[in-house]
Amino acid sequence: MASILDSADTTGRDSPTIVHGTCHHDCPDSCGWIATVENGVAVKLRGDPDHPFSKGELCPKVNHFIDRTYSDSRVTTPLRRIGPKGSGEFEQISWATALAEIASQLQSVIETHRAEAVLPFSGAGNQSLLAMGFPYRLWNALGVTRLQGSLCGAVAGAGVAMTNGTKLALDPEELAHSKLIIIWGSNTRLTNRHLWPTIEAARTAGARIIVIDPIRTITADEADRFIQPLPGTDVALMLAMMHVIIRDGLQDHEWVEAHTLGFDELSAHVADWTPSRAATICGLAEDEIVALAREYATTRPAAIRTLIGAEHREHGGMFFRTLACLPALVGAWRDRGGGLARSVGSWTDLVINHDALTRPDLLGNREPRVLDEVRLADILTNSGLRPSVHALFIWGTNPMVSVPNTELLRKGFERTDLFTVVHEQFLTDTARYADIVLPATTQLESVDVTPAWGHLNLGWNEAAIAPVGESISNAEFHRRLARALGLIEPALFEDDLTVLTSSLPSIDIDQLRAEHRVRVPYPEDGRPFGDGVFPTASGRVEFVSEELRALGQPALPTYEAPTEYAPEQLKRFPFRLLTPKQHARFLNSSYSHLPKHQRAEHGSDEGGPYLEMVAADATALDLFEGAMVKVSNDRGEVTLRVRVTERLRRGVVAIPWGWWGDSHEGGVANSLTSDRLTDWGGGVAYSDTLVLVSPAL
Ligand SMILES: Nc1nc2c(c(=O)[nH]1)N[C@H]1C(S)=C(S)[C@@H](COP(=O)(O)OP(=O)(O)OC[C@H]3O[C@@H](n4cnc5c(=O)[nH]c(N)nc54)[C@H](O)[C@@H]3O)O[C@H]1N2
Ligand SMILES: Nc1nc2c(c(=O)[nH]1)N[C@H]1C(S)=C(S)[C@@H](COP(=O)(O)OP(=O)(O)OC[C@H]3O[C@@H](n4cnc5c(=O)[nH]c(N)nc54)[C@H](O)[C@@H]3O)O[C@H]1N2
Ligand code: SF4
Ligand SMILES: [Mo]
Repeated sequence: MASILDSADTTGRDSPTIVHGTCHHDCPDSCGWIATVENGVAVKLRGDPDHPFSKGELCPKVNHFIDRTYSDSRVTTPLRRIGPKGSGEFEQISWATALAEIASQLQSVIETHRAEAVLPFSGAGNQSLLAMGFPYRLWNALGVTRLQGSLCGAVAGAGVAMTNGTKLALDPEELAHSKLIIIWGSNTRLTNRHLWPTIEAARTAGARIIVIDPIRTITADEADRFIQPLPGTDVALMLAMMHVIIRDGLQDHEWVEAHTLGFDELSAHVADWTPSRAATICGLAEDEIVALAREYATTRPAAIRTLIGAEHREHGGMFFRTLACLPALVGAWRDRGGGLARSVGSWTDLVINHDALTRPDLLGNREPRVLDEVRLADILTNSGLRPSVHALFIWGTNPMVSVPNTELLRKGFERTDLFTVVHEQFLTDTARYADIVLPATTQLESVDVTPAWGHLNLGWNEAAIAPVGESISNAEFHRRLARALGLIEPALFEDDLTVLTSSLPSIDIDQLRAEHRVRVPYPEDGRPFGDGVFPTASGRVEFVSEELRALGQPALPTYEAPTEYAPEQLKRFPFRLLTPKQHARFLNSSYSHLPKHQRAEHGSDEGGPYLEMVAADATALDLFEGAMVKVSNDRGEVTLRVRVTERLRRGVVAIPWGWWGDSHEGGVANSLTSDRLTDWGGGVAYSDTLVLVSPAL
């Protein structure tokens, strides 16, 4: 709660106030912050030293959040498009005009094509409860098309759940107790920076750190051992680890016997997964694989830390399902500091009543169609879809940068028979295609409760300043829209505190507000599966999964090369393209349009992304540092400068992701990426993309 600092008011000015909040970004760290406000203006933002996870530090993005909040490029009033879609030409209009137009368009689409011709598309631009959840009350009341799956996180959870029967996993702060930490497909020092001190402390106490990643990331730089498999080959590596562990009798016999299902089948299945077979597939040395397996099986407590990066593959579900088999095989769950640490969002979910927040009961007995979120490009361009989408509402996301297959998506956004509303803080690549843009508040301007997926603290966020310009929160936008539509259902108009109170039934809201955060329940002995009981059909960790078999997936952990890497495709497009998060000053596509952040990340005023490749590949193509290249495949073409790097392997190139298209000539990283669905979980295979690299003439 805002607490007034004691200062005698001799100037006629208000005393400064300090206001506690929680960072809203789609980042595992959900840092606690403290804003200093003078005369209604936020003048300082710093980390809350009392926050148990972030401990007073923010990050190179949010250290400049005040500049972002008051940036000249903020959208501060409703805007109506006056130029062609994508041109970015808009005129200011009043809220009353904007709402009347939107309501009339929405009603007409529903009357002409029915409610399913309306598509809400939202992201975690602000991952707080009201910001993400409240809008769905209106969409439920209207019975519009719904989306399943996600660009982020759904596959990792669904993968692990096929082995363990739950998405719940180890709290990463428990890594403090580990003696071996394998960071598998996560770039902790960049994407989860406040966890790094815990890992360093474990190392000081004797832990070894292994990083497994197709890119030598800044996290790999700090590892005791770095293993660099070819992209997408990890399951082969895991199978060979299991082979070595079982061959050498290093499994935890007692734990496996008591708490797992299908060991004999697994054992037979991995018998021919020799290290030499995996070495060829993964591009690793045989003894590297053997040493990894032995170290993992013989060190206690041993933890694996993973996050999201490796789910962006056709076989992303299988990656996480197989990864979850490893701790069971070596009995790692016995130990405090052992097991698998991933998103802890599902622990937080246990205290949130999502139905109270989003009110699916408002649907009544309607069952609107459900489409795959990650297939947005296809949804907007597929002429076979009945009804096709004619009204699109977007908030908290910038799909023209973040969704795969951007050039197809662009065709969808260009459709003149599509009415698009974007609620945003900035005129993003996406907002440029809107018919109406509405101004959104930032976290400094709105009250909310912000969950975390990298630690167990649920944070209160107090509004520190009044909304900038005419901006409003996501919840308030949806209340206003409900009113403009003439709806009368009371749930659509509930105020913020009422909604938060009913969404957090076990939490004392006043106390949360006063104390700024609350820690959600987690097993006191630090061992989530200390009793060896798992909520699968068998009550055990399932090496063999009948549930997967029923889905048409292999019941045992199985390596398959991605469809995209078919030999004839590899001939046409010989490079494997990765599009990672690489910039300390960007958060997904946020901040990447701000000149200060661009300059710092690009190293020059030129701005824009670049293509990284190793010297041997560059030389073979007669390319050199700074040369312009065309990167292309059947989906798109991007022209960029080459940066020669030592961080990749031959045949693998990378375009750091997050730059908007209007920051440079040509498309974005996602103009090239695959929008193929993952094996299960409803995610997307961004990283299975192949490209041709040729000199730009
Ligand atoms: N600075 C900064 N921090 C961020 C973000 C940001 O944009 N900027 N974004 C936030 C968001 S939304 C998320 S989801 C998290 C993501 O956090 P992470 O999951 O840690 O990050 P990613 O970069 O998505 O992927 C991690 C690593 O996975 C590797 N990887 C890709 N394919 C494979 C594979 O086949 N096998 C293996 N072993 N590794 C693979 C990539 O090379 C990358 O280094 O970060 C959050 N934090
Ligand atoms: N090639 C490639 N593509 C990727 C990834 C990758 O690694 N490579 N990563 C994927 C992942 S993990 C993720 S999570 C997605 C993220 O992609 P997006 O969900 O598109 O995230 P951002 O790009 O940060 O866009 C969030 C937008 O929300 C706006 N915003 C912030 N707060 C609010 C608010 O309170 N209200 C409203 N209305 N708007 C707000 C911000 O201004 C910003 O423009 O991208 C995915 N796309
Ligand atoms: S973006 Fe992440 S690291 Fe930065 S302040 Fe927000 S939660 Fe913390
Ligand atoms: Mo994400």
